[in-house]
Amino acid sequence: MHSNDFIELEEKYGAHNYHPLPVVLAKGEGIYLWDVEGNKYYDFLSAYSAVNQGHCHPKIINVLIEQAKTLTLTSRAFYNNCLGPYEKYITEYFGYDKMLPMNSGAEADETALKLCRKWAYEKKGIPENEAKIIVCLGNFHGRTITVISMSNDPDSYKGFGPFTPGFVKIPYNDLTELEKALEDPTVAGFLVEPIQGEAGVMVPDEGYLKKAYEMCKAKNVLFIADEVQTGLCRTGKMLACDHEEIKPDIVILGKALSGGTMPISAVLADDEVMLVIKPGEHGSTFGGNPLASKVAVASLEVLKEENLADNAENMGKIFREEVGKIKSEMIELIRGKGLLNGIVIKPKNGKEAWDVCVKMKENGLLAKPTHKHIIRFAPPLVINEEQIREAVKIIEKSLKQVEES
Ligand code: IF1
Repeated sequence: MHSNDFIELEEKYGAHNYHPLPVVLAKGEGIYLWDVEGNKYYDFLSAYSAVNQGHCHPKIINVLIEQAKTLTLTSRAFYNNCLGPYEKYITEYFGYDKMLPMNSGAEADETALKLCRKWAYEKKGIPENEAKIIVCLGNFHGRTITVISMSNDPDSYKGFGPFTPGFVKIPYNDLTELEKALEDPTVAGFLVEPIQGEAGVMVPDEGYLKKAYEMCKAKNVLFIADEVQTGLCRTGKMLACDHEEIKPDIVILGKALSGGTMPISAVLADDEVMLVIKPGEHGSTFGGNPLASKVAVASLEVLKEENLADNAENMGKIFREEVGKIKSEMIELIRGKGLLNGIVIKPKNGKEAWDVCVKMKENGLLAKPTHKHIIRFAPPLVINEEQIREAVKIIEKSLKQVEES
């Protein structure tokens, strides 16, 4: 079977909720992917930052295989011998009292919202059902109905109402608006992405997160960081919040927590917040399963053992520097932190970011547009300098070819 046959199968038998680039992948290793015809590609998406450690990382895969042969799922009706050690490891790793395990990022976001609301009623004294949570325009936190209730992107929410109430939407990177919104005494939390991914890698002003955190503290409002995409070394620090040395009241992790092997997410908080949820009030069949617990520990170990935060920081600098040297009218600007970068594409002769991505694919590099004019560049964090430079050459060549076509 060839690429087209697989594409046809998805077209015929799969829901049409995606519009993928026309490439059918069959194998991955480190920063590389291969399609069914055997063509090799640089992966500059990393499954939306889920494979920070690189595809099929040998250590993570070995742990996965060994545990898969031993015990995979018990449900939380019983204890298992992997979850406790994982909880100890991850809470010490990030410096929180407790962790609550879930699977997808969206579920972890929902978990954080539930924690925040319950904390509001039990600890802050907000009257039942009146708690509000401040969110930012341009946010992306997943696809569930409550999560899309926070969105202002019609692609995400339109046609899926009615929505969950209780959210106040303010502009991102705007402290004045945050200050105003915090005046409301029924505000319980502020949920924010340290860098907005889906919005097009929007990096806020330096100091924004720190000031926002301090403002929340002053009003006894929980500062909740969605680090699903920005966390786990992607931006050059273990957490993106580390750039401003703040410790959020709640941290949400996902994606690379499994090195891209399975859905593993987690919510971290101290006892004052985490213990408001009592037995029977929240959970998940798969959350905290033995397989996930072992895989998460291995995935976190790899991040430290291979110094992936520093590598992301250094390689990201080189990447932005080298892209900055490309002479192309189609590059409007490049922005980002660590290895989470976006290039804003200026359309030329009717050619857009999509066309650039198709051309890069033909030249051996995979990336995906977000919001029509922005291309996200986020390779696995194990990439080295030589590979970065070669990738930038592919980007340069592809832009030239699109411009001239
Ligand atoms: C898709 C974007 C990335 C996230 C943050 C929670 C979640 C995500 C900050 C939910 C998920 C994904 C999902 C993916 C596209 C994607 C994405 F383009 F939409 F913005 F990564 F850049 N918080 N992000 O970014 O996690 O439930 O998916 O595990 O296809 O929807 P999930």
